[in-house]
Amino acid sequence: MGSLRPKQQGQVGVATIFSLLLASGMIAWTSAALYARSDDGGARAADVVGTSAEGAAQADPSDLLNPENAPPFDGPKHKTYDASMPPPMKGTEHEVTLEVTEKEFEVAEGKFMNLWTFGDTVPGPVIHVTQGDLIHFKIVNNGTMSHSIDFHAAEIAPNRAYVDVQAGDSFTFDFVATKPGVFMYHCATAPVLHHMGNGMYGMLVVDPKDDPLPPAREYALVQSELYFGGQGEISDMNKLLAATPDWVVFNGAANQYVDDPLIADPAERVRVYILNAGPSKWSAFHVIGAIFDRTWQEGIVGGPAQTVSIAPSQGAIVDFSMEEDGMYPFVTHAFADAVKGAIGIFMVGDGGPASGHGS
Ligand SMILES: [Cu+2]
Repeated sequence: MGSLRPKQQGQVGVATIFSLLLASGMIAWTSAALYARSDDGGARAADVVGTSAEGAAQADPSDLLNPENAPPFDGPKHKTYDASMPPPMKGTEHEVTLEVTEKEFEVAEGKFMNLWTFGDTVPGPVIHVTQGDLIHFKIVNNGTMSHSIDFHAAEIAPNRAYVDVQAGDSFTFDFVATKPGVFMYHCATAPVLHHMGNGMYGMLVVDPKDDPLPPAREYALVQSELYFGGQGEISDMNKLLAATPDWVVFNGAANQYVDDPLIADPAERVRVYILNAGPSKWSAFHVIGAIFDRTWQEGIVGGPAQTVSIAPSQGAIVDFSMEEDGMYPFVTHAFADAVKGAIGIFMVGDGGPASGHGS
């Protein structure tokens, strides 16, 4: 379900969707605004937070922190993150292992960041279980510095379980997923802002044991921010502290679901599990052309609703349908963030009529 199709007729590009939004008066976008240069004055990350060099970017000239000035970089080309929601794991006991890695990702066209991962992807893999399940968890640190993990779905002593694991070591603990919801997991090693801001987060969904949701085409989206620290470098701590991201993204890369839309059939029930991994921006998740029939936000069931407000670390589930063939953009309706890459598209049916706006 929900596998990503190759490009086909009827698909629109980033420029097109920006054009559509511009034409509708929703945004006033220029490349200068998209890649607005941040204020690079002030102390470097290590000075501000007292970290060792392991947590801070190299001392690049400040203009290299502007993505527009990034020199060419020979890194691995972006692969679309599969947004299909995996089914819940079978059985009631699960061995879950997450390997920590550190590697380059193309986060926007031609722009590379050295991110730290759970499971070799950013965000980390979606873990989908059922209320009451027992999870035997193992973290394997194949990075070059200490890392750790904090599961919001667990009720557990942090100073026992969420401990730093040295590079080359592993650590295990068990927990029971006692309560249903869309939960965050993230690295909790200091400075947490930098570890979360450099890719170390993911979604853990706990289905309710009783009263399951009706069948739907299900997707998982993690919104997060990226703070460019120079081509091929880790994120910039000054930008993280100022909450001035260069990109705001769904599932780790700017605009990837504009290039590879998520698919649905007309009038089909679609369900999106959304996590706002932040680390610092709120999400206002909205699908243009649709109304959410049912929303779940941190235990509160509601709807009909046009937008769900999701604080950093929070999750939501939205059910809706898109009634006719067409291209339905999804965004954070905090539009200063949407134009930084938090835009994707649902392609419904054959995508509907060719748009007059540049397709
Ligand atoms: Cu970490």
